[in-house]
Amino acid sequence: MSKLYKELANCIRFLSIDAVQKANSGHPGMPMGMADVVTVLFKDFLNFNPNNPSWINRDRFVLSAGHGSMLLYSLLYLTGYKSISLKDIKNFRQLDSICAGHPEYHPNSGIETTTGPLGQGISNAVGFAISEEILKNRMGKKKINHKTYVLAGDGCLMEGISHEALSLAGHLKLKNIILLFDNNSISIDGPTSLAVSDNHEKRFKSYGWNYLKINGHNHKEISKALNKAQKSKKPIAISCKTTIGYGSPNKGGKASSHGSPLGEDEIKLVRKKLCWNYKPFEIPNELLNEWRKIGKKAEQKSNKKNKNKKIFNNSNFSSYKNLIEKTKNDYVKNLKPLATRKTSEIFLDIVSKFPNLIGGSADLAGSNNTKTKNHKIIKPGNFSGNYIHYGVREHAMCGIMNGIALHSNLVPYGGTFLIFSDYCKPSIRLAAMMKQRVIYIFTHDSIGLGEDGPTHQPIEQLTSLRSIPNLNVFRPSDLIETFECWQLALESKNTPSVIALTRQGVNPIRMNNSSKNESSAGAYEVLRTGDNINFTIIATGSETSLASDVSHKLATEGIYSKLVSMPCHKLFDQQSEEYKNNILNETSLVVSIEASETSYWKKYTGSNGLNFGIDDFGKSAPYKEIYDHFELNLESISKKIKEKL
Ligand SMILES: Cc1ncc(C[n+]2csc(CCOP(=O)(O)OP(=O)(O)O)c2C)c(N)n1
Repeated sequence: MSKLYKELANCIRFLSIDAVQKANSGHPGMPMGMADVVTVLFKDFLNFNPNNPSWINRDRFVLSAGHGSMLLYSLLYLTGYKSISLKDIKNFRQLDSICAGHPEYHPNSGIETTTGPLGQGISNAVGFAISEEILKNRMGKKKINHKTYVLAGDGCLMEGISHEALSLAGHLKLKNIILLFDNNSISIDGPTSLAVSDNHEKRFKSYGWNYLKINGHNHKEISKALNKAQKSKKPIAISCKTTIGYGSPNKGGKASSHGSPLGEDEIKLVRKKLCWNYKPFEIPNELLNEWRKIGKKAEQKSNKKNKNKKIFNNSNFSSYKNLIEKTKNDYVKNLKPLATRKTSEIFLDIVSKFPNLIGGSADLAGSNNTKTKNHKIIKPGNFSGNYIHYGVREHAMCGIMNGIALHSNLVPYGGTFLIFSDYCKPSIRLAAMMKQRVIYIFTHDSIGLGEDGPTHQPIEQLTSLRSIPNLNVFRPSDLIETFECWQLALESKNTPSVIALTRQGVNPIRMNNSSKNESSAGAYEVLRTGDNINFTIIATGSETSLASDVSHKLATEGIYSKLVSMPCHKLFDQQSEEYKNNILNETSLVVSIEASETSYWKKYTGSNGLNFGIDDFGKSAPYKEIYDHFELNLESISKKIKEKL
């Protein structure tokens, strides 16, 4: 390794060691081990622009091994990003510092995505690479033509999501993705041989990847491999044999350097061993200048390559609004029961030609109704389409959708059964944290799916999703509400949305179409059976028509009520106190009906209210029988309300 490269890499090493030591927590081992590889990458290969971090044609660098966050912060500071100062690095892991424990996505900062849950970054990178191919196909190589680099460790590669994402990347022949494998054979518990004996080379090759093996501390080998990777016709992994905690005499190569400060005494020894005669956080001017030159050189390259910043037209959905309104108007003239997964398909039929929308499903296209006749499939090596068959890979699908949303202004939506949202949860949570517009179409949203039984019938899933901050969970009741919820999801630029939909047909609730989007308030009054009412009934999705039947039946017996449809709790919670009060506090008895876990509803009904739902696993049977089994029917609910009044 030439002296300059070594010294540049040592800047990353010592910033990382010093920051972790000052914070008294963090992960020094990985940045020390991978410093040589990323130095060559940033110096000689990566196209980026510290002065315009959002430059659309930049190469993306994703730190999937997010615990090594100091590696990324050091690189951004050293190359001259304004997002990270030396002061920020000194505040590593402190309240409100951009240098958080794990990298947290900030627009226009150089931190491309939030990582830390291992493996997520790999799936994000696959999403970046897919977006790049789609845009390149649409706009031409002169405007978009970049690589996505992802740094992943042993841990990332052990996680299930990596298997799903790498397999899909190989299948799609994503030749624009380069994975840098920090092959140090150490994780937290010790040597990786404790838990894994995969043949990485065979694994990658079986997915359709190229695979190179290098010494990750040898500048020439790193450079040669990265050169080869530029021309790869397949996705490519470079296995970099490295020493975790490189430079630490007592902790190098050992798990003890993975996730705790090295300690003052050991740091002294590292300084001595690597001939680093500078104080903590001190980067000598000549080395800082070298790093800044790297940033400047990259910036000039980026300016030459592309002066036009607005190359991707950020169109909106308004051009589809007329057609949406017309379809709703036609529907109310000819009302009939429809499954809401079907009404969602009718909506998608209208908007599927919208150029930004990229659809998909985890092998349930026909069940989720996510693929319309207008969709064109994205195929291996051919990215002219707008629909991705993700295969049975729910977790990767959601991680990839995060990458697609982060990359530019494509809007991804993907489907599976609501029950399998549990397979998606870690990525959904990150979409919410990163404020990304990702749309999840989760169908078969209750016991109403029938015979597939309790393994497929969601019970606690809605509650669990509703408890994620900044995630809108919609459960529309009929065609009009489905359209409204879809529109809200598309317009929510900073919030991901779940749209929970039925398998079974449901009766219409809204008999008229008004131009007002009623669902935007989260909950609203759909009907009332008298001026002076005895109780309030709140319902969502398929249970709204059951609630309507209850309301009408009891009215014939002189018991009056209002029906509130609540397609989105989160939006309702954001309304004014007055609005919420009018909805919830008109009567002392408030009743909820939802074929799902009931505890969540108590916050709206109070402990004195009635909650009709299911607090056990479902049943395998025709769906009407299951509703009867759980006493979710007209007679039973009406009787219990009367008893309560
Ligand atoms: C999904 C997930 N599980 C567990 C962890 C906790 N964790 C952080 S780092 C790590 C070990 C990672 O090993 P490796 O990728 O080899 O990193 P290195 O030891 O080389 O730094 C674990 C288990 C995590 N961050 N994410």
